[in-house]
Amino acid sequence: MHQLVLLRHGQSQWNLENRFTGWTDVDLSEQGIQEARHAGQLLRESGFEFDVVYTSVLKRAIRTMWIALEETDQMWLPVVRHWRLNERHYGALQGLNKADTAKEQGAEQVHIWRRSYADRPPVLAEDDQRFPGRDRRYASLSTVEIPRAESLKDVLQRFLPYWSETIAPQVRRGNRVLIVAHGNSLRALVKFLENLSEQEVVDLNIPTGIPRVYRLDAQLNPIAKSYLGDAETARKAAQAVANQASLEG
Ligand code: DG2
Repeated sequence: MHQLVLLRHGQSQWNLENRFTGWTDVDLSEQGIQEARHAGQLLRESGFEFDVVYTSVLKRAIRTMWIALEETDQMWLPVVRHWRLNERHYGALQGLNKADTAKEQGAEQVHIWRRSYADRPPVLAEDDQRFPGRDRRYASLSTVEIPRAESLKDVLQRFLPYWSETIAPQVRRGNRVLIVAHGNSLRALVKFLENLSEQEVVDLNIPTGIPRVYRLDAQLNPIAKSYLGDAETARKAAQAVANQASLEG
């Protein structure tokens, strides 16, 4: 039996401000730091040990990983940061308030942009300041790899090769893996792991700062899965994520 733990970063400053974030490199809010600490405490109390950690190249995930490892006294672990674990690129929505956008474009349209499997948000122009091709951390990406807006399907397609070639072999070898990533990069992985349909993934919302633990069989099919800590707290936190576009901005 194999162990895999997924952790969405703690609340970011733009989660707090209810803004579409995507590849924007915003830091954790004060609450997010507390959430990361709490996630680490939950892992420590349950005795979780890891052999390797994967995260994105975005500081809200990296800092969450630092704090969680500090809390579990495992700061020495090998860590790999990779752009393929980044959040979905939210295109021209990045920076906009989710509730305001729902008022302007309609709640249904915003729900499609946020949760449909294959629909992309509006595409970013290449001369836009937010275009990732301007950022040196993405200098090694080919022109086709640099996104201007991604659907969840796009995220799954860019994440899966990294999962299959790099992370899954570690899990199969018996290494205990922690992945610290984002709402939608983790939704993509959960869809794949749990074999969710395109319709089922619409209702999947991942709360910030609550470890999701999997026990996997030899073929990496889930045998058991659960959020650490109080189940009702995790359910409410996931529901709050779902409701973000209907809150008053
Ligand atoms: C959020 C997810 O990503 O937003 O990009 O705004 O996990 O990095 O905070 P994260 C964003 P929703 O898809 O839940 O609106």
